[in-house]
Amino acid sequence: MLAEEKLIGMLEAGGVDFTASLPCDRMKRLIAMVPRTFFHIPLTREEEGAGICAGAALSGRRPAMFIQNSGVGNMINALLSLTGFYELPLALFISHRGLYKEKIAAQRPMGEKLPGILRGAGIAFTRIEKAKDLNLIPGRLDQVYRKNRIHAFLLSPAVWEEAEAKDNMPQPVLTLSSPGGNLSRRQRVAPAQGKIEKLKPRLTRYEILRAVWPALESRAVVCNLGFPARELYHIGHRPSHFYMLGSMGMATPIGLGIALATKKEIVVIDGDGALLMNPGTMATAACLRPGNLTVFAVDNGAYGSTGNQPTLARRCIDLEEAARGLGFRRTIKAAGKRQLIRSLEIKEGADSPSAPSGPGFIHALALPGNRETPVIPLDRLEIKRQFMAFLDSQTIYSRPYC
Ligand SMILES: Cc1ncc(C[n+]2csc(CCOP(=O)(O)OP(=O)(O)O)c2C)c(N)n1
Repeated sequence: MLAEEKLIGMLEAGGVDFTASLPCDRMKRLIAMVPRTFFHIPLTREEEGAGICAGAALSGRRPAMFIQNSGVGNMINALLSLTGFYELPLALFISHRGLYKEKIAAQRPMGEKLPGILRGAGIAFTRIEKAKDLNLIPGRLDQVYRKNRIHAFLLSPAVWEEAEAKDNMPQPVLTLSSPGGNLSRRQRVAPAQGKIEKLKPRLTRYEILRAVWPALESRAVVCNLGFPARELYHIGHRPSHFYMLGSMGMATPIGLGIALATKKEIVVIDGDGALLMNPGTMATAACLRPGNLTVFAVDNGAYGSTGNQPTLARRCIDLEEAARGLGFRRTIKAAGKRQLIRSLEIKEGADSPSAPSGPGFIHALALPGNRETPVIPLDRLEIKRQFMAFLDSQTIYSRPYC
């Protein structure tokens, strides 16, 4: 029996009846199997999962979460001041990155420090280093629900190696227990364009990035972590690119900070998953109104970099409408090559002085899928050095806000 099947069986036997997840590439088989067995919530942010699971526990359910260790950083306050404080049960199954065969340097800081963080927070944890260590889980899981405790199971990627070798990846699903809707949102009329046009994704993220790459020249680009950054690097590196190697959800905040501090034109290449992890930043950007910021949201309806698990943008959320609802006035939806290139050419006030002002939001509809590209060979400090040399601007943006 594969480790994933063994663990699912243990959770069923332990009475787990409510689950939530936010994927990690190194635990993607388990995360694809969980919604097939349990009531399951696909999360936009790990912290949200602590809240949802607290609500489930208050209703007498036995919740478990499946996340990457980086997500613990996003939820530590909720774990302490909510789950722990009210003595609610929560089993955390954490993909422990940063140590075993790790290729992504940005995973190391959280991975190495996680045990110390949990110890400092007084959260009990068990390290599961190999498949046979899974036998430690049932007894501790029982304590979680009988004594109303939090317990973190730190699962090394080594645990899943057997299944990986067999390469029998189950397809990720958006389950019946997930919020529904239908796929029609991708065909809706783009409200800002004012004309009837049905849009469907036609290109993958890689094809989109390759198409718009020439139009990005001379602008500063902050690029979402994972495959977006890898693909952009391999299409063509420029010193004007700030590749994110970790800290999901921070691309648009970083771009906003640059837009407010300089006069440079900034394009943030963000993703639907990353934007939904931190949507408040769209409100901040819309309210502060820097006209030199463009959010180029590549919406493939999935957490593409971790195995194409569907995000809520797949069915329920239209990101352009979300951006407009949060205050963006210059928005556009684009799917075809020419449309995408044209969308980047429209600058603030370009059409007429009375045209909408403030940051731009380009909703780029994409097909799921990654181009197999290796990790970026540049050192983090080299990325920073080149990008800062490109910005090289001490000028504070002097436009009046709000
Ligand atoms: C806090 C946190 N949770 C989970 C992850 C794992 N992770 C890395 S990339 C990614 C998917 C990002 O999806 P999206 O922004 O839609 O971009 P895509 O890869 O689909 O282009 C996830 C879940 C992470 N790095 N950080």
